[in-house]
Amino acid sequence: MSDRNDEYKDKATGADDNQAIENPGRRRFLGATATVGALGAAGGTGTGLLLGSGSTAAADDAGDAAHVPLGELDEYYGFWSGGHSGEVRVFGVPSMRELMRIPIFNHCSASGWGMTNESKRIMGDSYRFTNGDAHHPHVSYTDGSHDGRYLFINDKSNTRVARIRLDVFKVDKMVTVPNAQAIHGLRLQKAPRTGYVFANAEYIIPHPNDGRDLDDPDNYWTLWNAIDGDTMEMKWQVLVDGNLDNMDADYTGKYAASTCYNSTKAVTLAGKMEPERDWVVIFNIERIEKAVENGDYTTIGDSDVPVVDGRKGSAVTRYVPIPKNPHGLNTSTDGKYFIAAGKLSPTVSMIQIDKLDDLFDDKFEDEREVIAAEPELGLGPLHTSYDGRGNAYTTLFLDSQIVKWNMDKAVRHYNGEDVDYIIQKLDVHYQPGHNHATLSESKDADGKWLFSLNKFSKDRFLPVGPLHPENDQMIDISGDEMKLVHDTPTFAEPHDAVIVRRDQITTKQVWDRDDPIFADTIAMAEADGVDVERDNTVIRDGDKVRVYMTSLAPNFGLSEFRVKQGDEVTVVVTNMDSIEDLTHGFCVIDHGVSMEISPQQTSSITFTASKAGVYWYHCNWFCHALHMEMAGRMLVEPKEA
Ligand code: CUK
Ligand code: CUA
Repeated sequence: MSDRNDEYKDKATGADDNQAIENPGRRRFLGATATVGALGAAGGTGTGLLLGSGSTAAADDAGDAAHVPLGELDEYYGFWSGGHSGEVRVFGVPSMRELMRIPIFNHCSASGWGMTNESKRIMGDSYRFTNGDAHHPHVSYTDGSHDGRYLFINDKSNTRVARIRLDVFKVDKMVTVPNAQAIHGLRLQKAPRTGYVFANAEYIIPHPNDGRDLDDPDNYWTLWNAIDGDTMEMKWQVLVDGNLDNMDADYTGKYAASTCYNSTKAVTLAGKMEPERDWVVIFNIERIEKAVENGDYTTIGDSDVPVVDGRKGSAVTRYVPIPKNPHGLNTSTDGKYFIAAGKLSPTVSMIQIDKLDDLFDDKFEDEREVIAAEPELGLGPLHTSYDGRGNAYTTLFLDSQIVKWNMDKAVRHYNGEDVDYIIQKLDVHYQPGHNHATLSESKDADGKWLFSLNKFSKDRFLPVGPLHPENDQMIDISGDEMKLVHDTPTFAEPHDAVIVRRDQITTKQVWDRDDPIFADTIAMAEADGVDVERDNTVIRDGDKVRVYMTSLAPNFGLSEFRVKQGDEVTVVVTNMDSIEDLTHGFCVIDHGVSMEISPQQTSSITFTASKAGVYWYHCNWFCHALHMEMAGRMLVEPKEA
């Protein structure tokens, strides 16, 4: 495609031999299969190997830097999305010790998430779904820095957005976005604070989607959504053309931008690949707010959320054409650019944010005048991260590489200067999607560690059958050269991560008794005249039975309780232990009932006592030398004949 890539090929003489030793034929094979349908579009660009390919020998010192001695704590919290496992995983960075799993859209056998009454209240009706697809975790901001209040994340599979409280690492709010299908890209307002949670609906559908226009895709649209991060209620929606993919917001609070593929509204794969250019849609947040304020909106179906028309030609959006089926969009941490990855084009498009005022004031003949540069990086660019020193790191899915490049030089090259903006290409194993550097979604990007979240691990780990783990590779980016230092196998399927300094998060080690997560359960007890911290009692209310008990290692407050066959039983357990790390569990054998009760927490769960007989309940969270003995009997009297 260009001289530039031929140049790389020349420099990379011998690289193929190295790779043959490392993984015979592997990269070429992957390239061939993953390129289906894309090579034509990419026009046969070379793989562009440069220095540093597979630089394992150089990795040793960096490996030392990644070592966190026993008993010492990591410098960063890393929040990894769990893809279609529906959860979030918390890693210590750089040790890559897995610290915690936070169930969100999935159900959790250990914590009872999706089974307890507290989690069902938070999940609303959608607790019936046991699956989710969590792609984009993001930590709330104040003035462009992470403030450690919340982590927000999307659910692509059931069109939800959830909020995790970072004082307790539990979900406290969840909302299903109306009139939309598949929440994918999700980012937060960075300034002055979060503020808005912006969420892309990916798929185009009729509005309302009630059976009309089934065969008329011309009447399908999608929506860009804003949720209030404080209340987790819908604020407004914006009707747009095409499929929204990934997005980001700027550092002023004024603009957000989303990649948008399928600009022709095709419903087939071939159709979606047809246009040479799709769009980045720029959203003018002030203008959208004004439109809502002025009543310049509609509503859809029985939803009362304001829907502002942001289709092509509207005042609230601009559609900047860029090549081709673009995917990732990441704001540079200096606040200057929205950088959109071309996916089926070997380029990324740099949109200059300080030109957007003029774009909205129609000062340009051509929307593309906001493009500051369109550097060619390699095959299959998907996502970009930053080191805070002017360099960007873009994943190349098809080339299985990370390319480090300089933003300023890319702009100068675009303006005709003869300067090389590519700094290094590093092989990763294999097929990277997102990448993510420490603090790289905030103005505090510190350029220490970069993770490449690779979709394929192939031959890097002990084989475990046909389903392979993914491979999240850690790269030292603190020096001039990227150095690969660690492989972390992960289960389905981290798409994205966010890494913040440990001092940016403050957790509680013991629950506050007045925590809102279980306030409704306490209110129910009060209505029953029960003090959950003291009373161990059974309240009968028709064929509903409420069992209140405390737990104090190694005892439950009740060593037995009696119900009738067919009763709907609600068990409320309050953990009166107040020592850090003294969690109890409650499990009823053969009833599908299990939950976590951490120190000073109240948890409750409801089930039907459908069979007469003796059923043991027990503590299933190891708490004491007599943990095995921490048990009691549910006595179920047979139904009277
Ligand atoms: S998307 Cu998965 S690799 Cu959902 Cu952020 Cu790009
Ligand atoms: Cu209580 Cu184990």
